[in-house]
Amino acid sequence: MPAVPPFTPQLPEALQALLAGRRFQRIVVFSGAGMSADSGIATFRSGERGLWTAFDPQQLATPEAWQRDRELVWAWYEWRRGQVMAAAPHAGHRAVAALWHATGASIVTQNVDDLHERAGVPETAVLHLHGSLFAPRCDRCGAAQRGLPPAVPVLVEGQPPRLAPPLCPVCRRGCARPGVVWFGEALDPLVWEAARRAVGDCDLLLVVGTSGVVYPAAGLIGCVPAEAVVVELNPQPGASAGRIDGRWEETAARGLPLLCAVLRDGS
Ligand code: BV8
Repeated sequence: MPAVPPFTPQLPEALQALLAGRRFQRIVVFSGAGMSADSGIATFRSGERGLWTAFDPQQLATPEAWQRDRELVWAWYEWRRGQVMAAAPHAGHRAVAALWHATGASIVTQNVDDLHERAGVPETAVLHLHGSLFAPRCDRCGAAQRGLPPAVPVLVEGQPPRLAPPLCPVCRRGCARPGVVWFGEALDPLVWEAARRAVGDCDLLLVVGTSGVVYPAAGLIGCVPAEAVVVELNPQPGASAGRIDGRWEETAARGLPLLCAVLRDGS
């Protein structure tokens, strides 16, 4: 990723003009992997992936990969879960949480980490379109696999990391699978419907850190009402399925504290 330019502690003039004097009542924050990049979590299509650099997330995040090699896929997700557990929410996550507390904003995320929650947004208020690293379930009976201790993949020189997923204690025939939505799997209809409703009713959609290439999530941008304002915060503008009224080419950690303060206080 190109070097991030020096931080200008104020909104771009065009964005200031767009938001000036307006009080938004129904805000939706729509976040992608870039929201967690400043917490050290590799984004889905770029960033430091350590041992997994040789692997394409798009190929691993599929039911086919799971059928082909459960121990490789489970090791990848446990590595990612460990990464998230070792990470901390940044000032941008805290700004979104403060915005939620002040305005009741809806938080819709494509991310499978729990950083919005750890920054202060209640679990029940975060719509995880693509599931969560922290909700594994049995790949046979669907039972939630609670309280799994973080596991360290087995490393053998020259071999990809591997880790056997635990046997389901309920049916004792299936095993724990990641609680995420893989490519080719349907999103949870209730979560999707709630996200669609929130976006379809919003007066401001704040799109943070997404390349806008994964559907149906990316299609949400095109679901805003005609009179709503759409703002994108991203150092590199993503593809957009709909109108973007204002952009700020800034990182989530540096841009959100200022942007959320303006949305919260109109200042
Ligand atoms: C479905 C969970 C139907 C797993 C994820 C054509 C061909 C084949 C398939 C399709 C096709 N068209 C549509 C599809 C379907 C497919 C899809 O969209 N494919 C794409 C790739 C073309 N979609 C699906 O399969 C979906 N399901 O369609 O089901 C169906 C219906 C009925 C019955 C059965 C099936 C399911 C998609 C869900 C996939 N799962 N995650 C896991 O995490 O392991 S998606 C994955 O991508 C992550 O969740 C990630 O969040 C998401 C989106 O990516 P981004 O968040 O945008 O991340 P990315 O790395 O791309 O970009 C990062 C951005 O951050 C960049 O813009 C960058 O500039 C910015 N950034 C960087 N640093 C910062 C920053 N921003 C701010 N601050 C910074 N510091």
